[in-house]
Amino acid sequence: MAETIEKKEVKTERAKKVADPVAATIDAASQQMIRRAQELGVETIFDRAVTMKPCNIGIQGTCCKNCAMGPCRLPLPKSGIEGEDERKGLCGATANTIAARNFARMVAAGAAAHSDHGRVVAEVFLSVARKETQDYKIKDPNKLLAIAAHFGVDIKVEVDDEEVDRDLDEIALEVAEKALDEWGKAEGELYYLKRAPQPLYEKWKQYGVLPRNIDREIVEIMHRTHMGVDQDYKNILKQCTRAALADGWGGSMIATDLQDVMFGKPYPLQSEANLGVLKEDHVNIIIHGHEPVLSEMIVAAAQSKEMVEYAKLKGAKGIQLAGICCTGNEILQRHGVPPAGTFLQQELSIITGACDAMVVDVQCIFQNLANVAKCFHTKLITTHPIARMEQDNVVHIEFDEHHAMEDANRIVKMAIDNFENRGAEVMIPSQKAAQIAGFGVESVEYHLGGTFRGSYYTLNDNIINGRIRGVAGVVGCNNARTRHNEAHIVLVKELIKNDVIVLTTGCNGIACAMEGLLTPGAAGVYCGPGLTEVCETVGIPPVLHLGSCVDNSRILLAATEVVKAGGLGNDICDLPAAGAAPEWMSEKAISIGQYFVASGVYTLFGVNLPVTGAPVFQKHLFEELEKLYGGKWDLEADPINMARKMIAHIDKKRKELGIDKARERVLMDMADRQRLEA
Ligand code: SF4
Ligand code: MSK
Repeated sequence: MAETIEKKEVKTERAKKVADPVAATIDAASQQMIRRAQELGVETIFDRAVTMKPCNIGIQGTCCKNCAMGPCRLPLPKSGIEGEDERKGLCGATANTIAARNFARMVAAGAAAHSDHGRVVAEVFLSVARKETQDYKIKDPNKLLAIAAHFGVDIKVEVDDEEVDRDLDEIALEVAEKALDEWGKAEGELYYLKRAPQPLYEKWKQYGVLPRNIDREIVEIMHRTHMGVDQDYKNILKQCTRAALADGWGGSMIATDLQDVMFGKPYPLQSEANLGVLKEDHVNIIIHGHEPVLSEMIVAAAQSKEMVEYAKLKGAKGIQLAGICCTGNEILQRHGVPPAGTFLQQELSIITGACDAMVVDVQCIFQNLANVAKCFHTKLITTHPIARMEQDNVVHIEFDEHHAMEDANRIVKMAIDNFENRGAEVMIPSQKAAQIAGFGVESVEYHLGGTFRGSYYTLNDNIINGRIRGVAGVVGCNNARTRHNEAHIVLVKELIKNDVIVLTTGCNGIACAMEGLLTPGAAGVYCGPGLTEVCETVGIPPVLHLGSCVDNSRILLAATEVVKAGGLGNDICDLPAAGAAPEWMSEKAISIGQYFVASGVYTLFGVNLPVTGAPVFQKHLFEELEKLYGGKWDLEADPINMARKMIAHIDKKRKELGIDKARERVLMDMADRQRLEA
C-alpha cells in the first residue's frame, strides 16, 4: 500500500513539471510572477511550454490536413534529400505545395485579423461621419484632410469660380464610404498602393500583385489552397503577396489612419512599462487585445471625475489603467497609459492578484486567462462579438459604438466594485522602466526632419554621413518556445550599438520599454558614437516606438518618406534598412513579413519558419523573391547573428548607394570592427 502511494506521488510530481523561471524569461518581474504562480499552483504558458513539445512535422510546414484523406505528413528525411524529392501526399501534393499552402493560409489569417480590425475602425468612422454616435469625434481634421487626397476625395470645392474649403463633414463621409469600400469594391485596386514609391508600385503592377480589394485577396487564398486547386508554389506565393499587400498597404494602413483621425495622431509622451506599473492602492484595469475603439472610451471613463470619485468611495486612491499587447500600445501611444507587459505576461499580470478587471477584445488573448482569473478575484471581461470565452467566470459586455461610453462606464464601474474583493495574495513586482513612446511618421518628421530638401532630409543626411548606419524595423511577438524577451533585447542592443536606429512596434516595443531602451538617456549607454550623437542632439531615444501591430504601416510610410527625401535611392529596397521579428508567433507576423518583403525589405524571423521541410519553396522565399521585389525572407534564431546579417545587408546597401566611405568617418572601437568584419 505504502509503495503504491509513493509511486503515485512521484507520478504527480512528474505531471507537475514546471518551468524554470530564469530559463523562461530575462525579466525579473516575470520570473517573480512565474515563481509565485508555481507556489500558488496556478499553471502558466511557461509551464505548458515545458511539458508540451511542438510537432516535428508541423514545425517544418509539411503537414497537410486540407482534406479528410490526410493529414498527410511529409517531413524531411533525417539524411536530407538526395536527387529528386519524391515525397507526396495522397493526392500527390508535394512538400513545396503543402508548405506554400500552409504559409498562404497563415498570410490569409494574419491579413484577415489586421484587416478586420481595420474594418471595425472604418465602420466606427462611418458612424462618426453620419453623426450616428456622439461618443467619437474627428479629433485630427488635418490628418483627415491628408488622407482624403489618397482616397481621391476633394478637399476644396469651387464656389462662384473660387476654390474654397469643402465642408469637413462631407469630406469625412466620402472618406468613410471609400475606405469601407476597400474591403469589397468590385473593380480597380486599393487606393493606398499609390502611396508607395513609384518604382515599387510599378513592380507590383508588372508582377500582377496589385490587390483588388481586401476581402477578395483573403478569400482567394482560401480557395486556391483548398484541396486540388493551386498546385504551383510560386503562384500560391504570388497570391500571398497580393493578400499581404492588401494588409500592409490596405487594412492595416486604413486602421492606423482612421484611428489617428478619430483618436489623434500619437505624439511623443512619457510613460512606464512592466508589471510594476500596477498599484496596490488603486483599482487596476488591464486592457488587452488590439482594437482601440473601446479602450479609447475606457481611458475617458477611467479619467472621469465621477469614476475616480467612485473609486475613492470604494477605498481606492484612484484608477490605474495598464495595457497588454497592442490595445495597450494604442492607448500608450495616444494617452501614455503604461503597458503592464508583453504578450507572455498576460497571465502574470493577473497573478499579481492586483488586477481588478482585465478587458479583452480581439487577438493574442490566451484561452487560459479564464482559468488563471478563476484563481484570483479578477473580472475577465470579453467585449467583442467575435471573441468570446466559454468559461462561466467570464463576463461578456458587448461593445457597440452607438453606446460606447455607456459600455465603458459599466466596465470601469465593475472593476471598481471588484476592488474590495482582492485577496491577501497581492504581490506586485517592483520592476518598471521609464519610456518615451508615441512616435509616428509625422513626429519622426518633426524630430528628425527638416524642410531643406524634403521632410526627412535631416534623417537622410545623418544616414548619408554615416552617423546613422541604417534603419531597422524590429517588431513582433513573444514566443513561449524561446526565452521571453531575450532575442528582442539582444538584437536591438546589438543594432543600436552599431549605430542602427530601430523603429519598433508591437510586443518588441513593450520589451524595449521594459529594458529602458525607449529613453533618450539609453543612447549614451547602449549606442555607437554616431547614433548617440544624433539622439543626444535631437533628444530622442535610439529605439522609436511606432505603436501596435497595424502600425507597422507607419514603418512602410516612414520608409517611403525617407525615399522621397532623396539621396538614398529611388525605392524602399535601395535603403540601408532591414526588418526583423525575433520572437514571432502570430500568423499576423507572417502577413507582415510578406508585405515587408514585397515592399523591398530584407526581413529576418527568429524561432523557426514552417517552410524548412520544403527546401525549394524556402529558396523561393529566401532568394528568388529578392529578384522580384528587392526584399527577401531569412531565418535566424540567434539574435547576435541576426543583427550581423541585418548590418551586413545595411552595409551592402550603403556600398551600392556609394555612401560606405562616409561611414568610415564615424569611429568604432577596434573590437567592434573586427567582430563585424568576421
Ligand atoms: Fe493529403 Fe492532398 Fe488531402 Fe493534403 S490535400 S491532406 S496532401 S490528400
Ligand atoms: S500583440 S501579434 S503578440 S506583437 Fe500585437 Fe504582440 Fe504579436 Fe500579439
